[in-house]
Amino acid sequence: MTQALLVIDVQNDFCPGGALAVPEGDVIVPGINALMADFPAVILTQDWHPAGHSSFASTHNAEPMSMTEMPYGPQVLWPDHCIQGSIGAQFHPDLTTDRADLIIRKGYNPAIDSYSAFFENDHKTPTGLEGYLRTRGITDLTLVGLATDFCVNFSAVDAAKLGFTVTVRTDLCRAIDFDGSLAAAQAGMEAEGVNLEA
Ligand code: VGL
Ligand code: ZN
Repeated sequence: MTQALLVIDVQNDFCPGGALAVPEGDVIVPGINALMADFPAVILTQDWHPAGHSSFASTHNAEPMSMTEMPYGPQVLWPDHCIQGSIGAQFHPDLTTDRADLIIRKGYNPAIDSYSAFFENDHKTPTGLEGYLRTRGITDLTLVGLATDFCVNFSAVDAAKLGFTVTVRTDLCRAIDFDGSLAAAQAGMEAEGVNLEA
């Protein structure tokens, strides 16, 4: 059994003052830094969109947080966020990025959003993370970060479906909680056998 800590999207745009601020998104940073000491492997994810991304409301002349239909299913239209190379896409300045063995970027495909660290939102196109974890012999994953109900949720569910043993430390996550998304995410993760720990 080899464990890894997967730190999801602890980036400026998801913290207070950012373009898609998650309430208290920054509060979890010291706890995540401390938790890194308990893991032999630490992996960070970074939401990394090109300007004009198809998940941005501005691209469709739509209101932020409205819904659209994509070829791969329903999609929330977000405010512009985590644009490649921007300050908003950078990790929170207090996050200990030096401990990361791997930084995996996602959401770079202009036509498909990618909440999960494993697959784009078509649930088919892999990011490569599964192969990385398997070739390193990693079997158990603990997830922390932002946002509980979107990128943490989709990553945890995909990891469980792929056969990893998955724990989400909910005390070191924060949620967007849009239109019942947090309750749905908690139920969905539990249904896939994800351990929710506080
Ligand atoms: C996220 C919405 C859009 C997340 C990323 O990190 O949870 N949410 N892009
Ligand atoms: Zn995004």
